[in-house]
Amino acid sequence: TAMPDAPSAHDILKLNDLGGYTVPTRGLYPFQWNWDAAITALGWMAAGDEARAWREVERLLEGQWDNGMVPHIVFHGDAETYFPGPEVWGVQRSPSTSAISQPPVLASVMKILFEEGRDRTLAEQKLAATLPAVIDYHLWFYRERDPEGTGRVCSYHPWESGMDNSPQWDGPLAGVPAVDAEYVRRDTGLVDPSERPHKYEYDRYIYLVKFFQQNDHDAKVLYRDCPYRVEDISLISILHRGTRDLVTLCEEDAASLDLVNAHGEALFSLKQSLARTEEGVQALWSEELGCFLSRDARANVLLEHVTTAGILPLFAGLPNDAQAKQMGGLVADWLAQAPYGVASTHPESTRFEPKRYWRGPSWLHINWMLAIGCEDHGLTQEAAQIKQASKDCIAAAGYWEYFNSVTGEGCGGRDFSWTAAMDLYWLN
Ligand code: 9WN
Repeated sequence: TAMPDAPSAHDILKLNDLGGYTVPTRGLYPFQWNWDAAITALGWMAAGDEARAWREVERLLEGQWDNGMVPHIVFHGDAETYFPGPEVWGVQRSPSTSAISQPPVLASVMKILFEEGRDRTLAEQKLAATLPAVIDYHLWFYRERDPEGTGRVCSYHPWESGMDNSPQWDGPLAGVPAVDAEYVRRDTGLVDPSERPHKYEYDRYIYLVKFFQQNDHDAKVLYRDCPYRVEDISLISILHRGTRDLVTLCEEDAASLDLVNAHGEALFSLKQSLARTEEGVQALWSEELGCFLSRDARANVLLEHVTTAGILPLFAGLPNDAQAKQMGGLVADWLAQAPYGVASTHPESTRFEPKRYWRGPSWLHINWMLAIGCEDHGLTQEAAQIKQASKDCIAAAGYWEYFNSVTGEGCGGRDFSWTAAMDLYWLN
């Protein structure tokens, strides 16, 4: 499905492979990113290299902190082309990492690697070796990011959502001061600045990075004092699906590995967290907009923007029947207005910008999760439409980071790992 003479999807993974870990794209993102790595592992498996798929997972887990957090970036090697690099984050460990996480789609991916892997010996061995770390990762999320047990974990940085400049974060980011230091961005020298966040946002992104460091990454202090604390509906949903998948893996799929015996207490705690979220997420439903919303936990307000984050609860089985039905209608209308969707911000929003990053473009890994979510809720036609729109993006432009949701034009970085991986695993 690629353009003539362009590298194949498998070529792109090989091109971006720096030795057991895959960079999202060379230059713009020269390290290993958390949710990119998970999605890319699916591509390695689909390309027939199951060992390499598990290696991607293992290398990501090399960045895991003692408290269980799996960071959003693992700085395995040096690179000069990304800002902020390890020296700005200032995390003293090896390999060095960022100090925030990202939506933990990893557990759901591992379930797929385990269930669909053909080499059973490899799958069992790798799952047994990596699952305890991922259980700790999920326990960390609930313990440190939802200390009051609301069922709604919070995030401390727009980067933690993976949807950096989503209109959802405009309000909460306004409460963050601008960093009081000079810095040089690299991204706008590598791709068209009209496809990237503004300086206004970067000034606040970097302020937060410094803030974490100044407070020694202390969980209690951050929960109390971080000027940005948001209940991110996308993060909540992806975590919830991942936790469900972890429980299923332990109790059913890999029952012979006896993980239940070894991790009984942890699994009990994770199931309690699932129950809390099933209830707690209802506080984020908007009957008027027909989707879920994120919430500014400091200002105590719902963030009333219709974005793909607000329909990701479908991926987690969180909506009830009536809500799912309403969301299905919304998705149909959404796709009708931006054919290369699902547009990350609803096209009717006043903040919709079809090629600016998370303010309107279409991202294939999000589309994949949404298609699964629609399918799970009986929205089969919407699921098929999302899949077709995703194929159309690649047919129109090739393997770009993301796509203009109105024209299908490729945007951001080229030869991009997660887009190639989604083609290999999902669209082929
Ligand atoms: C910050 C790597 C990452 C993705 C994110 C995407 C973008 C980074 C950046 O690139 O974020 O983490 O510097 O713009 O928003 O989703 O994981 O592909």
